[in-house]
Amino acid sequence: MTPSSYSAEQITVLKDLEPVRKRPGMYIGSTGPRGLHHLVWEVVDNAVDEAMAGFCDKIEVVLLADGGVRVTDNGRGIPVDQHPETKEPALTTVLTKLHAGGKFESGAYTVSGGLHGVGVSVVNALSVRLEAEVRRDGYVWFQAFERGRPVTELEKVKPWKRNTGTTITFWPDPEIFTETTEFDYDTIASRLREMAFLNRGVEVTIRDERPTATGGEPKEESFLYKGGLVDFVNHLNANKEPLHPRIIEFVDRSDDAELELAMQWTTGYTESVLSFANNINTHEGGTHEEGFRKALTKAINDFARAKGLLKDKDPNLTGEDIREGLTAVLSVKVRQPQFEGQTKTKLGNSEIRSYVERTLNQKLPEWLERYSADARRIVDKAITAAKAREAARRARELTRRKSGLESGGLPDKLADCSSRDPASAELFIVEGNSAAGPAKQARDSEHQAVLPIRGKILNVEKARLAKALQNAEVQDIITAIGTGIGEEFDISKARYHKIVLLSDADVDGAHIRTLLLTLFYRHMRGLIEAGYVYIAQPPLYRVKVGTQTYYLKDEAALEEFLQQHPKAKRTRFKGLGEMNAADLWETTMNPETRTLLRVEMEDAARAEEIFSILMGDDVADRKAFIQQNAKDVRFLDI
Ligand code: 0RA
Repeated sequence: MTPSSYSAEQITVLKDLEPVRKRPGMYIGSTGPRGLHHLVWEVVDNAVDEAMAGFCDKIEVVLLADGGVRVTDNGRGIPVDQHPETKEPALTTVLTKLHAGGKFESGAYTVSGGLHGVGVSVVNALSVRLEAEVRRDGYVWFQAFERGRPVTELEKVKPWKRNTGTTITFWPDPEIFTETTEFDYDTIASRLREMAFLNRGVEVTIRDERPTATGGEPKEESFLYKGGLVDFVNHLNANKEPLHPRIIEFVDRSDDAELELAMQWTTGYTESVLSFANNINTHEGGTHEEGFRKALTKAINDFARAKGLLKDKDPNLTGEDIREGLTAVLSVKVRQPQFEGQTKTKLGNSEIRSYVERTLNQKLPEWLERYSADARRIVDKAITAAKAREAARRARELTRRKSGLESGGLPDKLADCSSRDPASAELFIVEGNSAAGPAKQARDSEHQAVLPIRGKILNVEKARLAKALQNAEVQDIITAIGTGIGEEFDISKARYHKIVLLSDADVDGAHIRTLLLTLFYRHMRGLIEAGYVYIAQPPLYRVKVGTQTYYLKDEAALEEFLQQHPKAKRTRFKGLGEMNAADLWETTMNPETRTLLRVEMEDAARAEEIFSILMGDDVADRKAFIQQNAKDVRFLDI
């Protein structure tokens, strides 16, 4: 096919955009902050598709001072010639019609799937205004739209031979995004960085031109990784100690799929395997991860036996033992990805399982032979992990016996609720004894349990499971929740379907929250996947106007309030302990009036990434980092 022509078979069903404005959630998931950011992902994905097809190596995203977003790429440009079906310029069709069959270009990998890939026309439908500029076929072209409808013809602006590309500028429609139309720099920057890691050689830039309180230069960051996934693993392991110097890297292309893998073991205990399919983070795993795990387990066991590191009588090393301390990034490109699972982040294509397994069954043993000194250290570590796992099992049995879990024994510190129906039972994990008192007083004791925990719980990042389990706070949390952990985790045994983390709104509070999230993410991930984990939002201020009491969540809210009620009497809560039972009930515990944030997998994964990146030994450093990035751990409002 010539670059800008379409043959009949490539034409897909075209539909008008009305349904998108009627039911935006169907297309972008929600009309909250997540849905809003989806607009950016959609346009960027299109640019990345051009990069994957080999036509684009620069993408720039600008957050404009007036609230719009501008995405520029140096791809081929959206075609401007006549579309065979609509008889209007293809650009107009691309932006005003839903493409039910996906892109009309075939043959290439696209990001399209269950998640993104709904088409730029959806962005157009949900924007008050969208401007498209295309550099292509010797000219700059321009067309503007409002709420999905053209408001200009496609115009030839001027001759242009220098390069090709597309610039899409859009302003999200506040009628659709009623909650907020404000984009978050850090959310966008971290996704763009990920995109740059996944597409080596593509330079991705973000610039924030929005006015800030302090004035100053616009924020700008540029991501370009020539090493691709190797750079990604280097970044993830920046503050860890590698077990072997070389990062392992494999690249394979077949007719139907592509695979890239980079990995490196560290001396730590955590497994950190990230997987992607067509640039989408497959948080829930899927066939590519299954193929990877199977091939890795086999290769290491085969090597260990061949070299006599495992004797005939020894049992095989388990996958978990082998992956202890492993940081890996696996990225596959699939022609027709099937995304499954609760959040559509699980790859379902079964042919990919065998493709990945087959490819790695060949490449892994080659690497292990070639770098056999490294390979031996990896095997040694897995053998040590196996011994530790045995010890952990014994410790777990001990915990179970000690706490008498089977007979229903619960931690002494737990003020349990009387309801035995998990679906209506809530557990508040409360930091500090001073806050636990009011929480116990305030609670609805039929449905709400309170578990006070003291100080910093153990840092589970740095400790093996066996060690973590010896920690009293951790034991109490596990016993109270009831599901067990690790291999024995059983979601159906959860004693509460809401587990609410309640900690101070300061740095220490953020630290404790991150520690708890990391414990759940690492050892009880099913709780997060099931949507059982929440974060309470205690307010920072109480203000009184006459006999009326109001609670305000932060400085900004206070400022706004004081403009209307300059005489209001205010109290700043320095910590949860300063709230009385009535304050706590009203703002954080009463289901009618409280705000809870549900922790999503993505948030937990981000928390753990931030966390593991900064796991140096310097506590002051770590504290400063968390202070700066506490807001990075973002949670979906519900
Ligand atoms: C339809 C067909 C082709 C490219 C694109 C759309 C395209 C869309 C966007 C959105 C942002 N940047 C973009 N770049 C390209 C294929 C073009 C061809 O065959 O020449």
